[in-house]
Amino acid sequence: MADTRRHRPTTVTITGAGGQIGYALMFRIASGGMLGPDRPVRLRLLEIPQGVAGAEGAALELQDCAFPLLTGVDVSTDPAEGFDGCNIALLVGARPRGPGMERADLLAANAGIFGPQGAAINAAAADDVRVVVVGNPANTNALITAASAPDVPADRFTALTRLDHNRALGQLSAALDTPVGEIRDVTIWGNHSASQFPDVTHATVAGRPVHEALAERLGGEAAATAWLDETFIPRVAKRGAEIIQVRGSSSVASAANAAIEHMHDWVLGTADGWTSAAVVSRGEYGVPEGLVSSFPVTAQDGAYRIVEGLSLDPRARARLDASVAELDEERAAVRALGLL
Ligand code: NAX
Repeated sequence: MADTRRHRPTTVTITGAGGQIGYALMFRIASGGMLGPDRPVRLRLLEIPQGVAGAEGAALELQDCAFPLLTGVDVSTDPAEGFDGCNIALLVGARPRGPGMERADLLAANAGIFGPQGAAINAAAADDVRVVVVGNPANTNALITAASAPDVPADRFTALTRLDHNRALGQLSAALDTPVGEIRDVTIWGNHSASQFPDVTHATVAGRPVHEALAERLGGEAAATAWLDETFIPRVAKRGAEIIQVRGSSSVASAANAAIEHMHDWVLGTADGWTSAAVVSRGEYGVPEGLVSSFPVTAQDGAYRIVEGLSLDPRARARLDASVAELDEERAAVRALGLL
């Protein structure tokens, strides 16, 4: 049996805990699915008054699971309480785009959530706090959170693009009829939006370049390029809309799974090759400093590091630039509203 006494409990805060993704997250976290079978966790569930009943009900169910790793559950509507001593923050609760809502309205409404949460993290979280923003628009919400927490190092703020990364792996696995575990070094660049760039330039399948394997399967180089441009990239980038159309509801379990993998790797390290995460740019690949953009990353010793020095051909460069331009516009819009 794993010795859980070796570790002090990790305090994990989930915002939007009364919602769908929150519900899909907490049972896996409490059973050791995020940090492993030897790490006890304490959950802090943060909600707004309209959503608090869902979080309270989930807390009762957590008690009924009698998870040996779960040392406590608190439900709160006060960010200062919700982030008290927080080591890991999963910021899921966000304001969805309502009918007729312009992008500036959406950004402003979310700044009203992520600004105060960043300030509460700054004031109340533990020194080693790590934050992943799931709630959309995730990259710019992470930017606002980081800006509101000036005492916390910028590299502790990330946004989730692991779901996009996993979607890309799933599509390649199906197209190449190969297990996901054989595929390495796929990258999601840019924004978690339809402008994102899922890139297989450096990806391999069972040690061979993905492009070569696709060309063999699809009947030539041109067919492989056409499949990537016309099927793969748009399908990955618009997969969220496809799920809504088929399921009648947005991605939930796959989003929770991706957030768990994002945090697992951040704390415990990536294995072979790289993964994708949106992190604060320091100018890598020409992405303006300070933007929260998706990059190829590895994790070691509790830190995500951008994989540098990869070549980008002109077509890839143009796709990355287009997505980064969207991030830049979002930042400019938030600044214009006086919220940054
Ligand atoms: P739900 O509407 O089921 O749940 C959201 C919950 O957040 C609600 O219970 C609400 O009361 C709560 N909330 C709102 N404002 C809050 C605040 N200030 N503090 C605490 N809680 C607050 O949505 P759900 O399906 O769980 O999705 C949550 C977010 O994830 C959405 O913004 C969604 O767009 C985003 N997604 C992001 C993905 C990603 O890959 N980055 C993929 C999945 C998902 O679309």
